[in-house]
Amino acid sequence: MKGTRGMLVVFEGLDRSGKSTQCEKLVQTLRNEGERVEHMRFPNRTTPVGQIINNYLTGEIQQEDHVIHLLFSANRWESAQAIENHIKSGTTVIIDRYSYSGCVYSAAKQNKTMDLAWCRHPEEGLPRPDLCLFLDLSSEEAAKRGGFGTERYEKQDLQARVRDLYAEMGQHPEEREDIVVINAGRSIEELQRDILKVVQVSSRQLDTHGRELRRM
Ligand code: Z5A
Ligand code: MG
Repeated sequence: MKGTRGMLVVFEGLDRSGKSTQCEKLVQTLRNEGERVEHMRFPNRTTPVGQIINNYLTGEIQQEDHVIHLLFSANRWESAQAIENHIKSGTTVIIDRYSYSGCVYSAAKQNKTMDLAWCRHPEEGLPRPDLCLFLDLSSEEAAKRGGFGTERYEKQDLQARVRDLYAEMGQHPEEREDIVVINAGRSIEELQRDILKVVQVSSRQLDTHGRELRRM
């Protein structure tokens, strides 16, 4: 990836689809090739906002649905300038979960005043990914990777709605351009090779078109 700016690549998908595993592998592969790469994840539980989110996810505190949604978004805005700076300076940024998670997990709560469109508004203006790798895994395959954990959203019915909402979000004109669906029910190594190819194609397109960093 020799373009004038770094790429912004995000990993999305359901619980246990292998996002963190593949994110780390891609970061390592690109670094081994001599790339400058920054690895981020959301929620970023290390900031004051992230600590509130962590306490919410672990069930230590309650939060009103709209409030926690806006905090998840604020947690991305806290890093927006840093993401932009890295990209402009030629560093590729690879992120484990981003705005798509922000929208679908909140919309899955079925709160009457929080549909997908409402959930997307606070994301507008954030750096827009060049590529969103959606790791797609059936609930049966996911179940083979171990039971649900103890965090708030790790429940079968909510996860099923999240999967449908990811599909719906993939129809949005901008998201549709950015998302590449990856069949995540394969071996770690197969996935790793496939993902690297997709990233390389996307990188070449970026080099050809020399695009400015876009915004959500
Ligand atoms: N959330 C939100 O509501 N709003 C937001 O804005 C954001 C997030 C950003 C915590 O996220 C919750 O926050 C999440 C969404 C919500 N709630 N849920 N559910 P998180 O990112 O911190 O969640 P996590 O704890 O990292 O879990 P995860 O991301 O769902 O897992 P994963 O990263 O996709 O999977 P993994 O850790 O790479 O792998 C899972 C297991 O499968 C592990 O044992 C691996 O060794 C194994 N594995 C991985 N790949 C394979 C393959 N290919 N074959 C077989 N086994 C595999
Ligand atoms: Mg993970």
